[in-house]
Amino acid sequence: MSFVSRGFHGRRGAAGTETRVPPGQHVTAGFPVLSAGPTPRTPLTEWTFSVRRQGGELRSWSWAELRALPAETFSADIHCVTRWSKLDTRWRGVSMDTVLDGAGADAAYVRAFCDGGYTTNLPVADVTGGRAWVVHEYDGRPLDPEHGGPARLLVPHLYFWKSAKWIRGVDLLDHDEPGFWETYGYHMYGDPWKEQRYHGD
Ligand SMILES: Nc1nc2c(c(=O)[nH]1)N[C@H]1C(S)=C(S)[C@@H](COP(=O)(O)O)O[C@H]1N2
Ligand SMILES: [Mo]
Repeated sequence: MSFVSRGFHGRRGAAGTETRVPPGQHVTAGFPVLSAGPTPRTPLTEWTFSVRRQGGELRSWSWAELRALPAETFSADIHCVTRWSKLDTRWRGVSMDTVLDGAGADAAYVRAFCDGGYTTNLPVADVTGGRAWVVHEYDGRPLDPEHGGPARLLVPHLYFWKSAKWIRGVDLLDHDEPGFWETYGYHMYGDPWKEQRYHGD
């Protein structure tokens, strides 16, 4: 009895965090920077966040207007497809529910667009229901430009490439369309618990 019990706890680890780390991932204490290009620096006076459909703008917020929306502080575990995970990262931002409600959104998919041209695709169901945010603070401080400041998408339940840095808005789509990494063979959905790293996984 005590042997079984000890073995069970041993596999879970002293901190009990293994159940929070998806297969093929290891935990890092650092915060690596992964960017496909240079860090864009758009002045906040020119910054907007827009919800668009078929090229038309449904709704747009200035930086001041976005910062005036209700914000939430929360912790999340993040999982990069290059196999690092970081536990208990602390963020503050506006729920995507708030943004999409405000725009009267109804669509099956979104594609985030960013300064610098990066895009990534997600089902609307994955960016609503309290599972995605436009975050502007990390660990109690304004988000570093290298990590996507002034604001990035955060969708912690999917691989971290879905968390678009320097986000400027979303396009509402009726069907799924690949974004930047997805056109290079990364998975259209990217569930870290199913190791959906590449197309066909
Ligand atoms: N705009 C933009 N967003 C991006 C990326 C990028 O290159 N450009 N890289 C993605 C990838 S592959 C990862 S792993 C994370 C890295 O975020 P970090 O640099 O804050 O760790 O951002 C994602 N969002
Ligand atoms: Mo990544």
